[in-house]
Amino acid sequence: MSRLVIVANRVPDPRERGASAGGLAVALKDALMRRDAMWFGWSGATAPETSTTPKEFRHGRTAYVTLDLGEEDYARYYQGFANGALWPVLHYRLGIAKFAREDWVGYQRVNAAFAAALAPLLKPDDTIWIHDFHLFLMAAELRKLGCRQKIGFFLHVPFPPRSVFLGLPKALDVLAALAAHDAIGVQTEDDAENLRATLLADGDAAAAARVGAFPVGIDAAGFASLAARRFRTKEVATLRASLVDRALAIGVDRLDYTKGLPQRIAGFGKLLERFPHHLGKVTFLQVAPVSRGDVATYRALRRELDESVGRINGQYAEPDWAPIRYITRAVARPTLAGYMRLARIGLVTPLRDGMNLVAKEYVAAQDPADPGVLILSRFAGASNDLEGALLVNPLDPDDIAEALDIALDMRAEERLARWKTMDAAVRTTTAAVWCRNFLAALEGSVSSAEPGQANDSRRTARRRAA
Ligand code: ADQ
Repeated sequence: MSRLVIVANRVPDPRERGASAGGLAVALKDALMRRDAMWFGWSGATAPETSTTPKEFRHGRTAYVTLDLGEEDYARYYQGFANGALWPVLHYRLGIAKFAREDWVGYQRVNAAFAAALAPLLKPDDTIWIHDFHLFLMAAELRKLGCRQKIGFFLHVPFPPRSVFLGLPKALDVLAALAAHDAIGVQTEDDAENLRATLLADGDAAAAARVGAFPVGIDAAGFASLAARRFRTKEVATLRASLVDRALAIGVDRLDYTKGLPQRIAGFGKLLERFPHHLGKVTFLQVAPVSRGDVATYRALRRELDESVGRINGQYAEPDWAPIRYITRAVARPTLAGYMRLARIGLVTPLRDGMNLVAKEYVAAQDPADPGVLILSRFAGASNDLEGALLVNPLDPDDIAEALDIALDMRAEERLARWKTMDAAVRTTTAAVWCRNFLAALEGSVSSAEPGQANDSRRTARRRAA
């Protein structure tokens, strides 16, 4: 079997466990155990200049190969174009996107630098799999350097309708670069339709035919047994004792404006206002560790949440009960798994989300004899797979409050029936299945690496823009 080269903005440290173990590393575990592999990307460290010679570290059958980012590149590529422009636009939030031409130049520079550092390390029959919006241009850069290997791309976040995407300055350049891939994966059929339509109208029609939906999953059996084990630990017993027989609703997110946290807190406040029979009978635990805390939009979000949690607690708390517990420190995933099993309600209400693995983890964590209820945003990719959830519009606090009221009063038979359909789905579309399906599409594809192809499609896009 050929070597698998994973390229992602961040390279995990396989020696770290606990809170940081998660996301892509868990999803790719299966593939990385079966074959020789290299994981290439940013180390997470900054240096005065972006390094040109990578550092290498081997663990099992995988070589972890990393570059440090220069201070200027970190600001322009990572904070600027990737997080300041692409992240909001891809989540349909054109109005809060920040664009500067210097950021775009930095984004191009880092994608080219990554390609230049990776190209000499490649073997002719490697399979290359590039992940996410940080590295839209990298395959085109590899092609310029003469790389003819199969290259796949997976977008973990949504792809918006064409009219939204074209609001991104340099959108056509990003689209043109997609033509350098042999397979392009997105999370849902909606994302696939949006991307295909955009490529057909403004990019490379042949690339549109290489787009497919590959919903990402979790290691459901692994997470279920982790939750069952952790449920019996002292930390879960302590949380349970502190609830004094009250129902627990749980939210677990990175502190990010796409996750719908202000609306969720407001929805919980509406529950207490409109359905007062739940007063004193339910506690909402929100875990949301600060991410990207150095960016102004995130600082403003944190202030807003601090205020609204304080207001609701001030209004409704009793000396022996506060409605909301809010933690902005990281909590280790195994502990969260135990907490999720304890929770009667999983509250997952992103305004827009590629998939949302927390929703799937909440389902997997439940006790099959007494499962809880998932309240899920219609705009999370996961809502396509999880039909047994109570679906809500995350922008509408009243809708969230009504779903909470229904969930709190739901009888055991209905909870079980809903959970069973979701558990079956989570155990079918696992991380391993996602990985296998994408790699089968990529490795079975006809190569797009004809000389000059990426450049030709770039010219086509320019002509159309003119
Ligand atoms: P994220 O936006 O990070 O990922 P998500 O899918 O919710 O979102 O979470 C990924 C992982 O991080 C999960 O395993 C989860 O348990 C963990 N996590 C989240 N919040 C945590 C917290 N407070 N403490 C500890 N761990 C936490 C992007 C896309 C998603 C897509 C994933 C995978 O934005 O839409 O589902 O990639 O493709």
